[in-house]
Amino acid sequence: MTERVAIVTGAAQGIGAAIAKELAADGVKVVVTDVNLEGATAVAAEIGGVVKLLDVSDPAQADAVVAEVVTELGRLDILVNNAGLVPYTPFDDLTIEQWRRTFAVNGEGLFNMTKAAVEAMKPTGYGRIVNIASNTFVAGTPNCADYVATKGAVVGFTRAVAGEIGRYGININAVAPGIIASEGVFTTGHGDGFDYVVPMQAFDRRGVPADVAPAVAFLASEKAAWITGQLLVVDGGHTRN
Ligand code: 4PL
Repeated sequence: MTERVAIVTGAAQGIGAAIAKELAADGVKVVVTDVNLEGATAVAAEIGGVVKLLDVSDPAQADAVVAEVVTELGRLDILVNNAGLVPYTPFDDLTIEQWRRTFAVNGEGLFNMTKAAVEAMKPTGYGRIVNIASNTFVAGTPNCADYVATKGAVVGFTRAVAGEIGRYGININAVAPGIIASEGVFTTGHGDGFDYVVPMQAFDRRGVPADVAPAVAFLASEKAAWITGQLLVVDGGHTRN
């Protein structure tokens, strides 16, 4: 098989960067995209990937990046929808402006990228889409109702679209990490969550981005050909259902 090509969104840091590295280690050509061009450039350099500046909330940018990838690399096999905002805001302080902003990136970004990628994958009869959800949707984690609602949207979208794109040879699945020691978590109040969550896990340590990436790579691989519309929880056993 020729070298597969993947787009990973939000890949300048954290879980996205770990996913980009994992896919590259599997022999995939990775397009590292982010609003943070400097961080994305560093990750791309490390893995021999390509870098693209991308704000997924802008449908024009989503379409343009997918079109550029197909033109420059010849194909698009894998899309990982990882980009997202992870705010920490008690409901009493949550505003409609913040709600819209979180949905613009986590919700509309998911739509924009999936829409563009499916059109690019259709003619080839092959594709793999992996969406990053969160176990907060299972746990109902407080102080981020806007975020948890978008992650519910990720799960619902994944289940709904799976049945419509299987005919094109495309699968679409979601991975739900628990709390992960990443840059995004530590820059918010979520950083204090470890003290509460780690005792509930089966494993007595903090999850790290590299704990999540292999599950994503599996769903993006040939081995996941008969799996679609699923939610795979990767949280050290924090939630079990
Ligand atoms: C359990 O996805 O899953 C905090 C912040 N705590 O973003 C998350 C838990 C956070 C989570 C998450």
